[in-house]
Amino acid sequence: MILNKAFIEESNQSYSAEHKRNYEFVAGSVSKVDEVLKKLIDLQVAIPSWALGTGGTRFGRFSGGGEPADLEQKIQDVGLLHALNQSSGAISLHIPWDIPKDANAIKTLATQHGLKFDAVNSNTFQDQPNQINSYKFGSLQHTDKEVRQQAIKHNIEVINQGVALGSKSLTIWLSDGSCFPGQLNFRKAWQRTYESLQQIYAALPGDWKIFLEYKAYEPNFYSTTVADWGQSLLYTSKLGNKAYTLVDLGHHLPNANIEQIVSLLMMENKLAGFHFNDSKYGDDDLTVGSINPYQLFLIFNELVEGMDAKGMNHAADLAWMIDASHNLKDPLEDLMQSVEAIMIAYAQALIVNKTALVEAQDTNDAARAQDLLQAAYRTDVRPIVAEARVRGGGALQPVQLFCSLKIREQLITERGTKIISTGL
Ligand code: LRH
Ligand code: MN
Repeated sequence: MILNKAFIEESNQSYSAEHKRNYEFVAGSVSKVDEVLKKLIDLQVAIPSWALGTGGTRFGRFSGGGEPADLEQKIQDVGLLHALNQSSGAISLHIPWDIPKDANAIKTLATQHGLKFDAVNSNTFQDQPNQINSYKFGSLQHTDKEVRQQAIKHNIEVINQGVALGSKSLTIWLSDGSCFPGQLNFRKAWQRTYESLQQIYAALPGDWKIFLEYKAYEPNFYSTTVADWGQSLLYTSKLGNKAYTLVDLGHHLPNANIEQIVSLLMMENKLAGFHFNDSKYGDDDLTVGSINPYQLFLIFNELVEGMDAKGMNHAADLAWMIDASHNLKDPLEDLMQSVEAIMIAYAQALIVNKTALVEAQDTNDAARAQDLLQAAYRTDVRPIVAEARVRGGGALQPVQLFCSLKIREQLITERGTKIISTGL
């Protein structure tokens, strides 16, 4: 479905007076607001191809209908999101859930929707039909060389599919680990995983990167072979300068200080980027900013500080990706809310009075430092984020427009209610 731009203009017209009032009020209190707007317009968040249908758990899945049946329809849905918010200009594929049958045709279709291909994801956490060796006891860590070789071969195939699409990075998340004490020799498992990663690293094209995603637990519930940032950094430091550590916000043990982890990974030039989502307990994959928006702000505060300290290009030098699962909300509404939350946290971090904060830190004035951070966090930057969207050609109120145009209903009419989208 191609969204007619006239609908966006008409909708923006209906909100313009209220927006103008709100924008001028907040813009008046923000120094260099045009620089903030430019940075917001430039930042593009990659949408996961595996999260365009209804997600579920082992207890159940309640599909909302109108789900994309294939990669073409998934690109159309991401194209729709991007037309509405002008901040979703990339898609991250998961292989084999979304194998492009004709890479050139898929690339052309994506370009028509203004989309690029961000990192491609391998999958050695599920057994595919007619797969020779099972990943039940892991993949790159497996005690059986045949299984490891099969997993290495799969990752190299995923790189080749990514090359055909113009992607420049491979995300590897390994479910490898153990469920019981004594089941696994941690040292040998680490060594086998490292040697396997070395073979995948050696197959990387010159301008490609590997993103090694860590996760504390699930589906293994005693040990995970890439369980935390330290373990991932150990692998990526030994592998070489094309290997980076990917931070999925939901992959930490309770109360982990994720903003500190982000700051240190950036300091070491080893931060790949993110799988943004939110969670209260485990890897809940909830809407970004829906549970702990202050943590998201603190993460962006460290990102802006760290990237500026290194003269990094905010939009280009890190991978900004969402990884969520929509069990209750409409997948497209959920994704638009997540992109909005990311833009809000980024805008709040951009308006922090950094000179005063550095002075407060240098003088150990903790109260002043908190005031400065929370002054930015408590600033309602939504009109600035909306202004950036409009200047980029998007909708002032994308979710409202999606609902008022009854787009889900139209998708259900087109696609029916029986299709189950590939993914989680
Ligand atoms: C693992 C994970 C990983 C993906 C999968 C879809 O929990 O975050 O990034 O491969 O979700
Ligand atoms: Mn993830």
